[in-house]
Amino acid sequence: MIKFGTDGWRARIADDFTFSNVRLVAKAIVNYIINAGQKEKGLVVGYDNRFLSKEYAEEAAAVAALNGLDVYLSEESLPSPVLSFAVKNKSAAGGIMITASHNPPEYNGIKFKAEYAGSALKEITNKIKKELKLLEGTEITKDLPKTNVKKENFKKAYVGNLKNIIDFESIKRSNAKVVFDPMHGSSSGYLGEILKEFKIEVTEVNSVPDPLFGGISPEPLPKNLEELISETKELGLKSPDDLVIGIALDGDGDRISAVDSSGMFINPHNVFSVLLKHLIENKKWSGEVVKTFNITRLIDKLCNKYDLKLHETPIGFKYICELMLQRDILIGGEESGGMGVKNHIPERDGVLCGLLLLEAQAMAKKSIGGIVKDLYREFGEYSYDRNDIHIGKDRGAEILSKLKESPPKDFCKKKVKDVRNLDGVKFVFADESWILFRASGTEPLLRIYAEGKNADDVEAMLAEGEKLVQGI
Ligand code: G16
Repeated sequence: MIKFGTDGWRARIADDFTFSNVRLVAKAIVNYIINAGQKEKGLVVGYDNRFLSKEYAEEAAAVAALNGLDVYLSEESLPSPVLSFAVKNKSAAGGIMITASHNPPEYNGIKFKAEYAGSALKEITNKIKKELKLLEGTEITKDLPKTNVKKENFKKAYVGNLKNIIDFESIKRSNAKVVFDPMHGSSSGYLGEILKEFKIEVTEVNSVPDPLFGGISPEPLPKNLEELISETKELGLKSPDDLVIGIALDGDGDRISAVDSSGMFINPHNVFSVLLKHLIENKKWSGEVVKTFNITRLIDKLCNKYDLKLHETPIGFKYICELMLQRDILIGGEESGGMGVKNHIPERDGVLCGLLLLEAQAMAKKSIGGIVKDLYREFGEYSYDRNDIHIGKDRGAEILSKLKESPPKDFCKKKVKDVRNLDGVKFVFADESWILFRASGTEPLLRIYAEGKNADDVEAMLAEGEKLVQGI
C-alpha cells in the first residue's frame, strides 16, 4: 500500500494517506536513521500548503522526537528545496517534507531528503521499505506529546545563501519586471519577497495559499498558467523596453517554467538551455551536465558547443542528484521543470532557478524570449509537447512491454531509426525528432512525450502515439 515512486510516497488523503500511515512511514524513516548510526544528527521536518500538511508534519515530528531524535520543525510552510537546504545547514541526518508536490489537491505525500540534502536514492528508499515491512501490523500510538519538538525558521539561512550565488544588483539595474506565480503553493512568500527586498518590481498572482490550488493541479504547464500568461503579456505591452518575465513554480517550489513578454510559454527544456548558456557564458562556471531521458536534444548541442561531458539518466531528479554527489556537475535538469546547479545543494530548486533566469536576462541584456530565439537561430527550432493518458498501472505496463517487444518500423510517416529503453520506450527518427512512452511514477498516468522541429510535427506524433496506445 505504501510505495515510494519517482520522489517519495504519494497517496490520496483519507484513503491511504492517513495520520496512522504517516506515523508508520515516519517511524520507518527514524529506524533507518538509527540503523545508519545517524541518530545524534537530528531530523528536520517541513510541510507545504496542502490540506492538513502542517498537522501531518507535527505528527511525523512527534514520532521522531519520541524515538529520541532532536527534531527541528519548520515554523511555517516552505518549499522543498528550503527543507533540503536546512538538512545541509543543520548537518542533520535527513529531512521529512510533507508534500505531494504537483499532484492534484486530493493527494498528499512524504519526500525524504537524505543527509546530503537531496532526494533519497533508491538504496535508501529500499532500506526504508524494509523497515516498513518490519512494522507491518503495528499501530503507532496517537496523541504523542509534541512538546519536545523545536520550532525553527529555515528561511533566513536559505535566503542568505542565495545572496552568495545571485548578483541581485545586476538584476536590479536591468529593469526587470517580474510576474510570479507560486500556484497557491509553498513558494509563495519566497521569490516575491526576495525580489522586493532588492527593490525589483514584482507582481504576484495566485499567491494566497489554497489547499485546492484554485481548482487546478499545481504543475507549471500552460493549461494551468492562464493568469500568469495574460498578466505577463499585459505587462509586456505596458513596458516594451523592460525585461518582462513571468515565472511559475509548482506546489512545493522545486520545479520551474516561464513566460516571456509576448505571452510565449518557455518550457523547462528552454529554461534548462538558457540556464546552461548563462552559467557557462556569463557566470563562467564549469562542470559536467546531466539530463533525463525526456529532455531536448538542444542540451546535447549546447554541450557539444561548449565541450561539456553530458550524462543521461532515467526520469527522476534522484538520478541527477546521485551524479551531483559523485562528480563535478554544473547543472542537471528534467522535463518536468526540476533543475539544480552546483555551488548549492544536490537538489532541484525553482526559487534559485527563477533568480538565475533573471540574472541570465540581465547579463545578456536580453529578454528570455530573445535568448531562446537566439538559441533556435543557432541550433534550429525544437518544439515539444506532452500528452498524459489516464491508464491503470497494469495496463500501462502491458502497453510498454508490447511497445518494447515489437516496436513499429515506421511511425508518423518516418522511419524509426533507433529504439531506446532507458526509461519507458523511445523511438528516435532520422531528423532527430523522438517520441517517448512512459508510465508516471507519481500518478496513474501513461505519459507520451514528443520533440520535433515544429509544433505540427509534434502534434501529429502525439496523435499517432495515442492511437498506437489505444490499439494495444
Ligand atoms: C516528481 C519527481 C521528478 C519527476 C516528476 C515527474 O516531481 O521528483 O523527478 O520528474 O515527479 O515524475 P513522473 O513522470 O514519474 O510522474 P515532483 O515535483 O512532483 O516531486
